[in-house]
Amino acid sequence: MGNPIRYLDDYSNHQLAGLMSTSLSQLSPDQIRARFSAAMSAMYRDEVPAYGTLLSLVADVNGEVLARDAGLAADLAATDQLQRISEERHGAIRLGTAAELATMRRLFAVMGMYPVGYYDLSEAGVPVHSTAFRPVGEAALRHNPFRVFTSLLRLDLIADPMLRAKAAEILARRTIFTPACLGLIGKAEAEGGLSEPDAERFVAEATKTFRWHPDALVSAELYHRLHGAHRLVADVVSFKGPHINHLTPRTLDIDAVQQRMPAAGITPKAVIEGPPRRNCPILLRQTSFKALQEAVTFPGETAVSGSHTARFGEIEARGIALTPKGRALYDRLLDEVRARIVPAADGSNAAEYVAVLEEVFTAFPDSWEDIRAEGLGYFEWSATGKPAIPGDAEALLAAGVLRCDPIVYEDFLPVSAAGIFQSNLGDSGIQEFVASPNQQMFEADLGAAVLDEFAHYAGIEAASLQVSLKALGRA
Ligand code: OOG
Ligand code: NI
Repeated sequence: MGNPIRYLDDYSNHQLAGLMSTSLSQLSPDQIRARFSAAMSAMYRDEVPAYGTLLSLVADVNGEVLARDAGLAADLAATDQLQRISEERHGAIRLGTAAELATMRRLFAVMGMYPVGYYDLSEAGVPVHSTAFRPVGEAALRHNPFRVFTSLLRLDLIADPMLRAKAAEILARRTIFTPACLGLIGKAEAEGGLSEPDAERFVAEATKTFRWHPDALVSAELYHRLHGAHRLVADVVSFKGPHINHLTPRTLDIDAVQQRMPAAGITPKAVIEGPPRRNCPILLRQTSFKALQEAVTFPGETAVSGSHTARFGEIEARGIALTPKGRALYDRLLDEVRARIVPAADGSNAAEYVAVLEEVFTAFPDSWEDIRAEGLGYFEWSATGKPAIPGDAEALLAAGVLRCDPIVYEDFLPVSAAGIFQSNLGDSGIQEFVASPNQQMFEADLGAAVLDEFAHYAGIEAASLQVSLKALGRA
């Protein structure tokens, strides 16, 4: 039975903005998202069995970390995050047209997922720009944090005008949503939600958009031309829909999972993307296993069989969300690393890369006190239950009346995302594009503005301080 109470997430202050009762039979967006996340995971496990292996590896390692590190287990429990970890994952899709992106926004909104952040990947040699659809409120994230990194192909970056026109024509003809799915999106919008049976149908219909189609839309000849322009162009244009290309569980020890992958029969990419291993994890660390070769049939007078590699598995470890100042320091240090050494796709300089990464990142403070004192990260304030003393927030913190916990980074990193894209292309797949961020164009195609991630985290921090002080009778 559905929960009759529907939790609304407030964009800016992560507070429970209000309780709105809906008709008894309606499911909340959070509940629909949780079902969708489970359905996608089941589908992907069927399609890509190595993903199932990865899930059990991650579950084992997370269990071991929690058993070993009572402090971490207690912190996660205190901030109500323990439960979400085992269910947590993100996925990624690549779309071909503005219309697909705009409808995708409406589809995700049914599940309480909103576009956060703008990522320009042209800068890193990938002809797409992206956002992440995700729940934004604390209650929603706790219920189920499923996110989908969503990219839109930039045909404008394809040099050959004939090929560009051909690709646009093919994309304009395909329909990636089932009629039933479109009907249910409309119904949810009109009625402010979906009944339990409708939600069940919606999840089944929406999931179909993301499944794998082994029968290509284009001839083998055209596939190879598209592939020649960029492998991602072929991946988007040649198929009937935006197959989910990876699903990523969250791990509490990414180094341990990376190390154990080979024994489980999975070959990881050469290096973990993002910051090095630290006492105080920052932002996001990610690694993946190589894309599979999958059998494809290309239509024609006589059908041709071939293969396509696109779908892979990934794991991630999340740390504190950084302020613009912290992020600038992170970006500067990463640039410094990359100016000295670029990780080779074949892993030949992996050890050297990790050594340089660790050395350069010693410049980033590695205690929560220093990170907070220097204004590098966002923290959530809460009252501990100890009786208040006179003094300001800092005094209350020092006396243990208030506590500060790092706010988890819920978003993505463009350089890491490009590294994940590239690891599946190989070094030979790397191509240069003129960097051309175009957030305005992206938002026009999306039909909405994306949420600014920094403003969002700053809002969470400010609201938590205000609520905590109020609980102590302070203004
Ligand atoms: C998306 C890659 C980005 C991540 O975790 O950074 C991503 C893609 O390959 O389509 O998922
Ligand atoms: Ni990913």
